[in-house]
Amino acid sequence: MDENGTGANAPAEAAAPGREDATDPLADADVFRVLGPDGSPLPDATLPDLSDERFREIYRDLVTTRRFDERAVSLQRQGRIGTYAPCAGQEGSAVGSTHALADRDLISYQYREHGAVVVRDLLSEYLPYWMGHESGTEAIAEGNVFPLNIGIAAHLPHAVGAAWAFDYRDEDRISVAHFGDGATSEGDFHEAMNFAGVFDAPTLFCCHNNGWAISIPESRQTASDTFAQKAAAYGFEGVRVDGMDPLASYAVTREAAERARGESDGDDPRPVLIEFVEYRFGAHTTADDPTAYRDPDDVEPWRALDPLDRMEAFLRETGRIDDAGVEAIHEEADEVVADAIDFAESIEADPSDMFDHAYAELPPELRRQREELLAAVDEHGEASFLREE
Ligand SMILES: Cc1ncc(C[n+]2csc(CCOP(=O)(O)OP(=O)(O)O)c2C)c(N)n1
Ligand SMILES: [Mg+2]
Repeated sequence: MDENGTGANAPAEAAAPGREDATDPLADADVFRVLGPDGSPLPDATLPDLSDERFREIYRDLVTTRRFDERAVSLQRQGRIGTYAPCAGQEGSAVGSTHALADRDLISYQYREHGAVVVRDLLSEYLPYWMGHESGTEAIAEGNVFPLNIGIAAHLPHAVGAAWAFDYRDEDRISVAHFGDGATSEGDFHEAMNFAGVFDAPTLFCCHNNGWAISIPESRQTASDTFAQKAAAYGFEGVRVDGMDPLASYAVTREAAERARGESDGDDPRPVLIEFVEYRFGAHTTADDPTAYRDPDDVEPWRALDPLDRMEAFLRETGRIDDAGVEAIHEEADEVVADAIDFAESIEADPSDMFDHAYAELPPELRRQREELLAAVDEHGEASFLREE
């Protein structure tokens, strides 16, 4: 990281980080990396100081997140869950960064960083959210994951408020907020960044630059060279990292978390903006068709940076895993995800749920609607409200 907020040796022309390069779209960009595209550690890279077991756990969480993603898309296609936001391609940043945190640190996220929830071991608690059960959001809150946020950037002032409260109460916790490149165009992003900078709120701003905000490319999102450099305007550090490199994501988050806790040089806690440069392989959500705005061929160079393949290659090459180990992890992931689905599908829906969580005290109009709904269910039976399959 350097002081000008663009990461080490940032070339001014690094705006679109080589996204047209057919071989390695991040090769010439100023992004921090530990693993090369093929998963080999780069010659000058320092590996994170982790046990072999921990390295394998990172791989296990990547595989579980991918499996969850595949199954969730499939469940949506079968009408078994509502709209879903796929994360394939972006697992490295969510999983790697969350491994670098303490369990007590608060995570707030947008809707695509499912890997963070997997690392916190909250999959069963979380999946019900996507099936429309409010219990899904309640349960993850107990694991220090703030319920996911669909209103772009609206969670960022809250995340900073929590960070400020941790600091005020002298609690050794930081607040970690995930959001996309599109979120940086919202006022909430700038207000949150400014507040965190002025009041030393121990916040990690994790910007997932996947090149797109639905159909809007990053070139229409900002005229800045990088998203990381936006931190300079608010008086703190910004850094760019290969978000498809789980170990680089870990290392950068680890260092940023120390800075946020005020541990790195004995200074006050300082916020940090991390720009994870990555790509989403699939659609924006299950309601989207990406071929309407991008050429499927554009995805291929990014697939070559698949975080699962790179982590697996790293583990194999360094003798940390063999065929049997890989197979065992895949079997475990299948089982964990299947159990989460069984659990979520066993929950009985309660229609009054939709009224019960937005207000401490329900306003009269909503109270009337709630009573009307429950009376109708009583009169006609729940079955008459179910869709005929
Ligand atoms: C305040 C607000 N405006 C618009 C939307 C509609 N919307 C949903 S996702 C999205 C794009 C967000 O892009 P980005 O922040 O880059 O995240 P990504 O989906 O790429 O992960 C938009 C505009 C919304 N949910 N909230
Ligand atoms: Mg985006």
